[in-house]
Amino acid sequence: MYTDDQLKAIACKFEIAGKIQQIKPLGPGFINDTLIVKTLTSDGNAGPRYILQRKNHLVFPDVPGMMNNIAMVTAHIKAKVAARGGDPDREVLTIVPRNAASIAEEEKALPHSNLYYKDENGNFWAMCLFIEGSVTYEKADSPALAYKGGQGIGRFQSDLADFTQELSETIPGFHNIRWRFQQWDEALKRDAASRAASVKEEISWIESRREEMLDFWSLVESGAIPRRVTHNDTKISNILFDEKGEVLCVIDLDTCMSSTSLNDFGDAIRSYTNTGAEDDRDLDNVAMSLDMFRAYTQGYLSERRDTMTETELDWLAFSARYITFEQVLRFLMDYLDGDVYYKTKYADHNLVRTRAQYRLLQSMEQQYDQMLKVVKDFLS
Ligand code: GN1
Ligand code: MG
Repeated sequence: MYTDDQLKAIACKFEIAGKIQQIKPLGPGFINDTLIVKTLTSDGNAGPRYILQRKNHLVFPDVPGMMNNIAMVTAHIKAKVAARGGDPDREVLTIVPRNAASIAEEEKALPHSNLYYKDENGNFWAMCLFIEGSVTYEKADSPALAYKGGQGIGRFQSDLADFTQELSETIPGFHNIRWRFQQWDEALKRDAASRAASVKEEISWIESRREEMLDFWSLVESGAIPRRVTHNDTKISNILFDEKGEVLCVIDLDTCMSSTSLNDFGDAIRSYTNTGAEDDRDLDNVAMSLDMFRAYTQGYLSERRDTMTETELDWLAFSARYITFEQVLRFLMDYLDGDVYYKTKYADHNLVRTRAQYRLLQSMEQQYDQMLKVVKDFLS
């Protein structure tokens, strides 16, 4: 835990305007610690607000490389937003660099040292501007919002379609199910928290779908499904909307790297269409809403239909099953490991998440024919 004074000292390592008034926690992130920094101008009025994040370097082994990815991607999108007459300060994240005077001589030699601060505990910090007047959701409350969310991710991907710089892979094998199964096999063998015997049924959910998931991923490996620059964590809480429900910008760019567009689509469907919560204890609350699926799909394809290949479109609906399956696997794997990856609020939180996401997966499987039809109808 950091004291207020320590947090203030960390915030001052970045180029902020005004005097820091208050720093407090923000949002429900599972990986990083997120804080909001309030400032006052010299005449005592409210100054700009900032997001200060402790980036989890156990999850992201190369924070400097990751921050450089984010800097490159946001600069690219800023140019696009400006070219279409939008507001580059609100329609894309703005990275706040280090206050130049605070960069020590020995830091200067390190790559991208203007983009992050490493404190004496070895923790990494980064900052961006808080976008005023933005709204976030944990749940899509209407198909209209889902449509806008789909459009927003479609536009984000289109803006990055001509991004050609090399991005570092911030979490190797992030949505690669072949790699996830390798980790899974090791976690099962280790059984670090001695929990495997108590979750035999849950383990069988994973094993029974191994082949179909690997078959999908081999299409990415063979190039039949192309790799593109994607976000990779498109749940609804990672989108800022304005007060009218229009997408302002996509946040949480830590996992922005080369993957398939389908993963962004699938991960969004996992979150927008769920009638319950990601960690619902009452499984009767959980199902995939076909109306939300239709709305998100239509919004997304309104931006992307002409730039996706036929194979991508054929597998679009399946990607929701793929990512939801992967999430079941990741939550259960963390439960087996003794809850070392995701932040948890109570003892069996990861198991509750596993079961709730599995119920969602089953609901997708049951409605798969209708999902395929939604895509087909839109395209015809
Ligand atoms: C994590 O960081 P956050 O809370 O936006 C996770 C995602 C999961 C999600 C589950 C880097 O996202 O992959 O889908 O939790 N991010 C990382 O809600 O693992
Ligand atoms: Mg997030």
